[in-house]
Amino acid sequence: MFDRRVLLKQASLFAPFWLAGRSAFAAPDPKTGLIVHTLVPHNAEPPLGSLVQSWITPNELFYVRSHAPVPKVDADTFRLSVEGIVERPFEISLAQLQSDFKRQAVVATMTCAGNRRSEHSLVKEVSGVPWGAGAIGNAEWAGVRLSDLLKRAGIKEGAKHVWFDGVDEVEHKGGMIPFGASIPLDKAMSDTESMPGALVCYEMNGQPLSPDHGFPIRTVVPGYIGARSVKWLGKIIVSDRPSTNHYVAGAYKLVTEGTEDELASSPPLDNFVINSVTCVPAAGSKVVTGKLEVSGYALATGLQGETIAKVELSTDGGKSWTKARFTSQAKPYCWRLWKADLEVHARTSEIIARAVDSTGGVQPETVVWNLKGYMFNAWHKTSVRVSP
Ligand SMILES: Nc1nc2c(c(=O)[nH]1)N[C@H]1C(S)=C(S)[C@@H](COP(=O)(O)O)O[C@H]1N2
Ligand SMILES: [Mo]
Repeated sequence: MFDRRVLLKQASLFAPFWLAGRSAFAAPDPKTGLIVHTLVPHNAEPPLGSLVQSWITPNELFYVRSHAPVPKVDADTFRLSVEGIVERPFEISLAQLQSDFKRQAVVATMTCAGNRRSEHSLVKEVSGVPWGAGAIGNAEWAGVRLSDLLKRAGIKEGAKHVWFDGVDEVEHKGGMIPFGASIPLDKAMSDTESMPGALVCYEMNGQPLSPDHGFPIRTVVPGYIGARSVKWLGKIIVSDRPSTNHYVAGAYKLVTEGTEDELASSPPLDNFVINSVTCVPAAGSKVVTGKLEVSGYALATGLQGETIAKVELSTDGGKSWTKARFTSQAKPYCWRLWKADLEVHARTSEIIARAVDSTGGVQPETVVWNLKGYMFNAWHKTSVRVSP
C-alpha cells in the first residue's frame, strides 16, 4: 500500500507529460475502475469510455476530489450549525434535517474547475492534480433546499454571501484549515419549483452520500464549479462578504502570477465554462478507415436556463464539421451526451469536438493560460491511429 502510494505520487509528478489527453492509457484501479491520481487524499476519475455509458453517472464511477483525508463523522452526534447574520442561529442533526424539512431532489452535473488540466499543461505546465477529462459527473442529488434552512434562521439585513465550512482538515501554510466555499446570497435563494439555488444534500442517486462524496451532508450548487459544493459540511455562515477561506480567497481564481495583489483583485470562480469532450474512441486508439461512431459529453455554462444546442466534430483540423446527434435531453445545469458518425480516412489523425450553447456561445479553439490550469475548455482533440 505504502509503496504503491509513493509510486503514484512520483508518477503524478510526470503526469502532465504522459497523461496529457491520454488518460485512457493510465490503467484504472482493478478494484474501483477509477484512474487514481492520489490515494490519500483520494483523487480519482473514471476512464472516459465508461463515463458516457449513462446520463446519470453511477456513484462508483463518479470522480473523487478531496484535499485531505476523509474526516470521521458520527452520524448520530453530528450537528450542522447555521449562523452569522441571522435572527435565530441553530444547530441541527442529520435526522432532524431529514424529518423537519421537505426532501428536494435535483439532477445536476458537478465538475472540477481542474477538469482537463493535463491538456492545459501542454500549453505551459501548471500545478495541481493532473486531471484528464473525467473530473465530471451527473447525479440525482437529494436533500434540503439551502433557502429553507436560511429562512428558518431568518436572514438579517446586510447579508450578501453564504459560507460553507467542511469539517475536514487541510494542511495549509503549516496549519490546518477546513475546506470552505461561499456563494452569493442571490444564488442561494434563486429557487425555481424544480431547481433550488443550492441544496444541502444527504443522498446521491438514491443512496446516502458515501464517505468519499461527503457523508453525512454536503452542499450541491447547480451550475457552479465543484469546489463550491462543500463535502462533510459542518457550518453555514451568512455574511456580508465572500468567505475568507483559502479556497475562496486564495485559490480557484484565474491568475497568471499568483501574487497577493493579483489574487486579491481576481473574483472567485463560480459558473462552469462551455465544454465538450469526445470520450469514445479513447485517445490513441487504433481505428480503421470508413465509418466511425464517436460519443462524448457537452456542458453549458451553468448560467440559468442555458443548455447545449449543438456539438460538432471535425477530422480535418477544423476546416469542415459534422453535427452530432444528442442522446440525452437539453436540461439546465446538466451535461448532454451525444454521438456522431464520422468518415475516417487514411490521413485522419485527430478528432476535434466543439460545442455551442443555447445563447450562441461557442467553445473556443484555444484558451488563455492560467497558473492553476482551471476552466480548460479549448476544442477537444482526440488522437487516433488509422489502419486501412
Ligand atoms: N470539504 C471538502 N469539500 C470539497 C472538497 C474538499 O476537498 N473538501 N473538494 C471540492 C472540489 S475541488 C470538488 S471538484 C468537489 C468534488 O466532489 P466529489 O469528490 O464528490 O466528486 O468537492 C468539493 N468539495
Ligand atoms: Mo475541484
